[in-house]
Amino acid sequence: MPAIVIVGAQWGDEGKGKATDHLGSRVDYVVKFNGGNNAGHTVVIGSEKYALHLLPSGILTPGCTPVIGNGVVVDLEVLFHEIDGLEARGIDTSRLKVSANAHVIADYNRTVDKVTERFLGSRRLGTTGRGIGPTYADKMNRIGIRIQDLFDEKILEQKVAGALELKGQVLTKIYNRRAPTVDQTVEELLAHADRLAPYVCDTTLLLGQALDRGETVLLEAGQATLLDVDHGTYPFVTSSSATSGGACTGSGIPPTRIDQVIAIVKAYTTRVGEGPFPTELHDESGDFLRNTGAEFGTTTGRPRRCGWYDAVIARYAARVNGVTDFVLTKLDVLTGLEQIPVCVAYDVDGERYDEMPASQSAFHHAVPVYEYFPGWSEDISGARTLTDLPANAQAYVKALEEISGARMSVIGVGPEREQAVVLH
Ligand code: 2SA
Ligand code: GDP
Ligand code: MG
Repeated sequence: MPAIVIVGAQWGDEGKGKATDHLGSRVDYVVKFNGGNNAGHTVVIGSEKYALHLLPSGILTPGCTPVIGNGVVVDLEVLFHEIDGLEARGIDTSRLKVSANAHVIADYNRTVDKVTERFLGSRRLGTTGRGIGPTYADKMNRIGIRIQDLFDEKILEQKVAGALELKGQVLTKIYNRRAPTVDQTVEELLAHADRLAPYVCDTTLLLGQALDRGETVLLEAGQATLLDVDHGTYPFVTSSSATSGGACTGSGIPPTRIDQVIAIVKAYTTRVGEGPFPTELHDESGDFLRNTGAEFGTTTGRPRRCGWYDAVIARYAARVNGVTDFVLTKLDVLTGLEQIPVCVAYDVDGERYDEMPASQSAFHHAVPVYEYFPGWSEDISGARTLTDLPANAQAYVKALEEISGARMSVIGVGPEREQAVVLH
């Protein structure tokens, strides 16, 4: 069996955690390939609710091996905090594998992230403040610290000294902050090295051999298409490749081995942090979506910005990810609305755009062109087949399928594992 990729189609928090968990019982490996503890994936199993940040959602499925791929940036303190939290709740985390090539988030990069946001003032991005961007910048700048460096103290010292030559200047001369010494940073990074050692391996080899044996690998994206550093609403993006292409570079699994790309798309749209958002609502409809959908950040608790479904974005996500199937989540949140607007195109200064505008300025000026669909009032949280859904809910799903660029394979009708209508 093949490799399957799961990505977010919008600006994140579409319900990727639940979708990955749903597939978890049918796959052998779940790989996180980008991002770090900026992610927040919620999985609800019975009366238990788990918020995962750094650990792949497969950690909750016995028999499935969770893998932190080379494309991830790892905060070691958070990793072990998360492991300890799950172990205390009876979850076995011993199967975890961590790529020796993944980069490590050092404390100075958390500082740089937070101070940069403060310096940017009104031009800030609204990052999660976890040090993600500066750590990826170091990786590209070739002054990053990798997991494997923790196991060679001499090399680690050299790399930290090299990184601090630059970062120390930035912190002291530009940001007016005290830079840590080489010894302090080495000590900070080595604090977890012994505990980390048994988890570390060449995950590219591990996954390649698993695929050769016919096992199934699920590659799970953090963040989403419009937060991707190349394909998102730059500069209001995260610093990693959150689209399906990133699944290859972030795991070492080549494109020829991937035969399904599943995009998770919410029945409406949300965004956290700054940046353009054409269908955003600033009225009581936005409050309704936020409160009914519990739209608050899993990592930071920030209220999420809310708006209607945007089919232009869905079509864009279908195109840049090569989406084979959509999982439509949170349809239940729309219950009770008399009519549901769906953005089918944009109007930019009098010109109609059916596809994502190439220019960022045009996207900033995009005004949604809406079509209106009749709502439903019946509780749909117990629906398990398409015909369990009221006719208007079925028609809404059908309409989204027709304008979004790929088939809808699963419809989420509640946060719990089994609250889904499986169509394909
Ligand atoms: P960063 O910290 O450098 O990755 O921030 C850059 C932008 O990426 C956005 N971003 C996110 N957007 C939605 N959800 C995310 N994860 C958490 C969640 C967020 C939270 O699942 O709820 O708890 O607030 C996430 N991570 C990064 C971020 O808002 C910036 O716009
Ligand atoms: P992720 O970052 O994409 O994994 O998404 P988050 O976990 O940050 O946010 C999605 C939220 O929606 C979580 O609280 C989930 O439990 C919840 N959720 C997922 N699918 C559904 C659904 O179909 N209906 C409802 N009501 N909630 C859902
Ligand atoms: Mg999330």
